[in-house]
Amino acid sequence: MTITLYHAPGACSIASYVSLLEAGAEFDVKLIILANKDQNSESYKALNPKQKVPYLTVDGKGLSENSAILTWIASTYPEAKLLPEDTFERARAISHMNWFSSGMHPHITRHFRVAKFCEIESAHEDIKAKAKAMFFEQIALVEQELEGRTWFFDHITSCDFYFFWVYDRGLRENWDLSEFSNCTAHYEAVKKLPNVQKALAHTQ
Ligand SMILES: N[C@@H](CCC(=O)N[C@@H](CS)C(=O)NCC(=O)O)C(=O)O
Repeated sequence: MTITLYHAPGACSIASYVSLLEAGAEFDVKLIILANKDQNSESYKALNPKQKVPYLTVDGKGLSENSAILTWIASTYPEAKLLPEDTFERARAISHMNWFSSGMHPHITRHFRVAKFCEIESAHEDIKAKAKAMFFEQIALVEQELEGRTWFFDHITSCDFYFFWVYDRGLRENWDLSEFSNCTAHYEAVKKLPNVQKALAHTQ
């Protein structure tokens, strides 16, 4: 099997990167540098018209969307237990990943790239404040989810690698997340993992 992950340093594709490492998969990484607009190049657009990372190719077939990629990795390398085995718990894990992808990530994007969403400059601060507030509403729910737990499930899963990125990205918006002590402890625990460090260090 020939696997290639298209990953951008700093991007949500780190969840897919760490999951492939944890799975013990043999794979190549092609770096997409977002600041250089590599995602908008003709060659990348031809591969992934969504112009986003992560993107995974497996024997020439392509897959986009973190949740789908993470589900594929977990199913292909079951011994790594990257998602719970119990079918209901597994569905809950997929629910968590979709939540991070569609219920949290977009608030970060609106805060980070406000001008893409509204041309009226005087409205930007209001939109950013609302995006932050909506993110904080969601992270407060994650805080409850992590009460009394180290990981989202009874062992580490791809949900942990994904939420690590969500929290990290919030920090990079200069949001003070210290009130969310369970989330902060979770972030610190995931950050220490050797494969997380390895993925973070791959920047060029
Ligand atoms: N729904 C997608 C979102 C992917 C996404 O937005 N990725 C960002 C990086 S975190 C990206 O590629 N941005 C490039 C751009 O928007 O130009 C997923 O969950 O995989």
